[in-house]
Amino acid sequence: MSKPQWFAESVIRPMRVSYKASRVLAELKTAYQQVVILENETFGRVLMLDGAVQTTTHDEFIYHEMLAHVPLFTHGSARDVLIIGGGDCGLAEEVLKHRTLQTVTQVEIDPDVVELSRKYLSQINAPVFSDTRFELQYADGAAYVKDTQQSFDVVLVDSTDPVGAARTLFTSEFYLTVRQRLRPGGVLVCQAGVPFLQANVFGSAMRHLATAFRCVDSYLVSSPSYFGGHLAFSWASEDLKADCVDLEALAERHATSGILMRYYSPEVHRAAFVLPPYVAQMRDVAARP
Ligand code: AG3
Repeated sequence: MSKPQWFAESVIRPMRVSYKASRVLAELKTAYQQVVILENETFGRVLMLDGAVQTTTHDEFIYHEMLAHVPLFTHGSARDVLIIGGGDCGLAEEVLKHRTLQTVTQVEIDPDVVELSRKYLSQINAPVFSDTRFELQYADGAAYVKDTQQSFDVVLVDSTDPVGAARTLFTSEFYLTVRQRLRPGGVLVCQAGVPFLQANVFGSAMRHLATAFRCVDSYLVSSPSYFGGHLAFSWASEDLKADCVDLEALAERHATSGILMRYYSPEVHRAAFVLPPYVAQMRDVAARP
C-alpha cells in the first residue's frame, strides 16, 4: 500500500486543514490556478482551487441551495439569472431547478475547471449541460458585466476568495457595473468569505457594496468544508430589501416550486439573516454611510 496523500487547505496563513485523499482524480495547473479534485471518505469528491476547498459532493447542497434559493424566492418572479464564476456548475444546477427561469447565463474564467468538474463532479452538475436555458461563456466576469447590454433579475457571484482572478469581483467598480445590469427589483448575492477568519474580506465586501447599493445585508450558512465558522453571503439591491417577503409568502413560493431541498427551508432562509453580534458589528461598521 502506498502512503496516503494529504492535501492541505490554507485559507489564512496561520492554519491548515488537511484532507486525506483516498484517490486523486485530477491535479492540473491551468492558465489561472492550481486545480485538485480528490476523493475523501467523509466529504466525497473535493474540488480545491489554489489550495482552498471550493465544493465537495457531500456538503455542496448547503452553499448552493442558499446562494440560489434565498435571492430567487425573495425576488419571486425572476426570468434571467447571471452567475459569475461557479466553474464547478453546482450552483447552475441548483438555480435551473426553478422551472420559471428563462435563461441562466454563466460567465466563468477557467475552462479547465468546468471540464474537470463536468468529468468528475457530474453528481452535482450533470443536468446543466443538456438544459437549453443554460448558456456558458468563458470570460472575465468583471469585463463581461462591463461590456454586456443584457439585463438580469438576479446576479450571483460564486467566486473564490479575493486572490488572483477573483480580486476584481470584490471591488466597488464591479458592484456599480452590476447595478447597471439589474432590472428593478433585481438583486446581487455574492460569497463573502468566513467572517471569523477573513474579517477583511467580509468587511471590505460589505463596505464596497454599500457604496454602490441602497439595500445591503448579509446572511450566513454553516458548511463543514468551509472551515472557520459561518460563511457569509452578501445581499445587495437598489429596492429589494432582504426581509421584504414574509415567512408565509416564502413558504408558498417554496411549496409551489416543488424543489426538494436539504438545507434551505423558508424558516432557515429567514433565520440566516439573524447575525451573531460579532458579525453584525462587522457588517454595520463596514456598511455605515
Ligand atoms: N466558492 C466559495 C468558496 C469559499 C472558500 N472560502 C473559504 N473557505 N474561506 C465556492 C464555489 C462553489 N461553487
